[in-house]
Amino acid sequence: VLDSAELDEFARDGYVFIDRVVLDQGQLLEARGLIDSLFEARQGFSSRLATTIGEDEKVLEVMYPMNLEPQLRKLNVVQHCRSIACELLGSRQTWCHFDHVIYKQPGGGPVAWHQDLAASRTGWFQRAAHFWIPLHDLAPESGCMMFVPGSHRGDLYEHVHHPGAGGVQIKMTDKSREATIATEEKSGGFDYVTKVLPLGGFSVHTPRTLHASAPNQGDELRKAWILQFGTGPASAARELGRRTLAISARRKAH
Ligand SMILES: O=C(O)CCC(=O)C(=O)O
Repeated sequence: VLDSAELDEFARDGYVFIDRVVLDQGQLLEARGLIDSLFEARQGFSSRLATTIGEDEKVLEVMYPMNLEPQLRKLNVVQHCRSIACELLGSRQTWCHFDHVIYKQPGGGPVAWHQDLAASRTGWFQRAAHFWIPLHDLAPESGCMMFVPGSHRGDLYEHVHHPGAGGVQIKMTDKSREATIATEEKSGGFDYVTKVLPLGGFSVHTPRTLHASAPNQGDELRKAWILQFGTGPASAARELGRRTLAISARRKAH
């Protein structure tokens, strides 16, 4: 699916932006409809499943949408991402151990610089590909993703929970950076790359890649679905366990 330059970019930089239409747009619109319904129902979910990034009431997150709405798992787009993950990770099989959706309302702040691996208490999911999939054509000012090339080869920074700073603040030895990251300032002093993506495009990064997203300065709701695929037994167990839970939840509901 991806060409060799794109695969090389992922290995070299720790992320790649695919700004052409690769994923089925019709399926993504179907996914968007299902996910919109989850956002409408979110008041009824526990605070573990429906939350905000930091205390920003305009950056809304729903965890495990594929469990809450099993129709999502049946979409070919999930299998498509799985095969792209196999290509990127050089593995015959990959497993979707986590997915979430982030809707950023107009006026929603940045998601602060972070490495996804820091959110894992176990550190199990080291070899993975994290897809960030917009559910509409993005506008440049709508809150696009930002990546620091090569950061996946560096340290895992200490991340501190910081509600006022887009969810987390990372501690670095360079104190001046620590100060800027906590502000709303976009770059935080990093040399980063950003791109505006169409519906059907995506970005994909590793668990160690330093990334953030810009504030939504546009006037439309920015919608993204994020799927993480890993290679190891922990990823397999997580995906299979989640499927079983979803099936038993459905059985109970009938
Ligand atoms: O959707 C966003 O604005 C940020 C997503 C992100 O940083 C993540 O999923 O780790």
